[in-house]
Amino acid sequence: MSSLLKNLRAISWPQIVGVSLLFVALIAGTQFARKPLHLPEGWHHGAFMEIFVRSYKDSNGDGIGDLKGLIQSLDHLKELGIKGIWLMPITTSADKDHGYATTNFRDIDPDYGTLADFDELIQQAHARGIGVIMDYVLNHSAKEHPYFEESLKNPQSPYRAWFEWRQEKPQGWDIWGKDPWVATANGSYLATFGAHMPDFNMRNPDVVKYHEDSLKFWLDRGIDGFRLDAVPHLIENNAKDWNDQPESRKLTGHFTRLIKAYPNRFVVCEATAEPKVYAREEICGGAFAFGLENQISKAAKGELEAIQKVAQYYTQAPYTLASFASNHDQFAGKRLWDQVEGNAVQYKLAAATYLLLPGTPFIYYGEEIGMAGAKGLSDDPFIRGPYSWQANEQNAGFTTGKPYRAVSGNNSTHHAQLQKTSPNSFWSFYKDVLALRNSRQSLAKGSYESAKAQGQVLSYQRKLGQEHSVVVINYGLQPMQIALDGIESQSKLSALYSSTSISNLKAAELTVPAQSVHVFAVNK
Ligand SMILES: [Ca+2]
Ligand SMILES: [Ca+2]
Repeated sequence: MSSLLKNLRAISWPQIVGVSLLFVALIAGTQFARKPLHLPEGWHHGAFMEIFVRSYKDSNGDGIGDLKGLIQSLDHLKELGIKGIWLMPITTSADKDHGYATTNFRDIDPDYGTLADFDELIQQAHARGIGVIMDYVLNHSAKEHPYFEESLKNPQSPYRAWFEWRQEKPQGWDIWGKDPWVATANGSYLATFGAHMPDFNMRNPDVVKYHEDSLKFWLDRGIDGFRLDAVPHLIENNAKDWNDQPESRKLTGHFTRLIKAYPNRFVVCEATAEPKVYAREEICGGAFAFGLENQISKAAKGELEAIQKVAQYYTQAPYTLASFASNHDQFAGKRLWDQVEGNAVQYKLAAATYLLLPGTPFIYYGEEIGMAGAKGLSDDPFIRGPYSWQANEQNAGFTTGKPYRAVSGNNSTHHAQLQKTSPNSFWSFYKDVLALRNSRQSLAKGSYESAKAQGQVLSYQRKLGQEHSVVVINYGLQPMQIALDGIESQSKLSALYSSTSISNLKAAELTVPAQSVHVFAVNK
């Protein structure tokens, strides 16, 4: 009898069963860990953070933000009360910057990491109740995309029909002051967003199938949805009819249906001219509220016309729009800090304005800590600087190496480390308002009623089921007495949030302190 058998005999049956069960549990645990956890139904009614991965957090000291750095930052986002993340493009790109010049629609840019990092991100975000959507660019690729390179080199290639090639250069086109047709030795191609990003021929079923398969690639890996870039530009008809054509709306709806065939997925479209139309269920179901963003800081400065426009906006717009104060494109404005020239009171008034309205709020990374534009830069790079984690003029705590871009102009005074320890900081303000929104369904997805601007005071009410909330914001420098409509005299107002306390809570005559934000519950 070998010693091995002796040893085995020495092990009792219950021990063997116990060890086997442990082994099975370990295997099951590993498999479970790989499968993304489910998010709660309606997760996308919570606030999103728009994140430019390149500028968020660098994990390996090369000066470029990456997915591992973002994974390390998820607790930071959860602490703020974020329920969704919009990742600007993370697919392989040629631009080495914003990422909208895609070279591979089904892989992660090596600067940002690997597909394994992506899987880990989804897993870790879901474990914190946070959904992840990513930018997807349907309209164009990079000119370095292998299919475009083939179509350029060889006019006989089947990929010639994947892009908008013409033997004769079309005449009379003008898209935002530029001729979108780029002449080459082998004909001209259409490039709405610049010669480095050729438009796909979206009438070609092979191209549509290619995008369908790419979208499914990410959906099968567990992505929670997409921000679809520039959808009114999918299909052009002629020199005059190129923007927001019926064919573009129809095709966008087609992709939305594919995405939403997966459970609990979310789509938000970039459609600057007609966001209300694109927010319709049959097109995108969600779209950025362009037109509102440029009124928010004006309202915060007390401009009467802007306050009226803010009050009116959601009386004529679907609640499925996505509200924001700024984003990564300079055409939507500078960073909020620069819009209000560092006025902290106006900053909070602006934030409260869009965080409490209907629609899904999208916070641009760094806004929650009052981050200013990148030092010494202009245009888009100015608003896309490294996140200020700590006070450090060299690296902002964003990297242990040299950041690829200049840090924020107010890094020494506005950074996450300081903001998180101060009760009066922007961070604390955003956190308080988001906590309120996350705990009250009427604020997350309720109705929008009795909206009005009385002088410089905006007030509106939001209801869902039995829950009734009132939001009052005084943008003016003077206290003002207002009357709230539609609240029965026996009802009591109780303050859920007040930036400055109000002594007499009477709906019929409410004296609202200067430059203050209030959320009340109406109790019958
Ligand atoms: Ca890195
Ligand atoms: Ca196009």
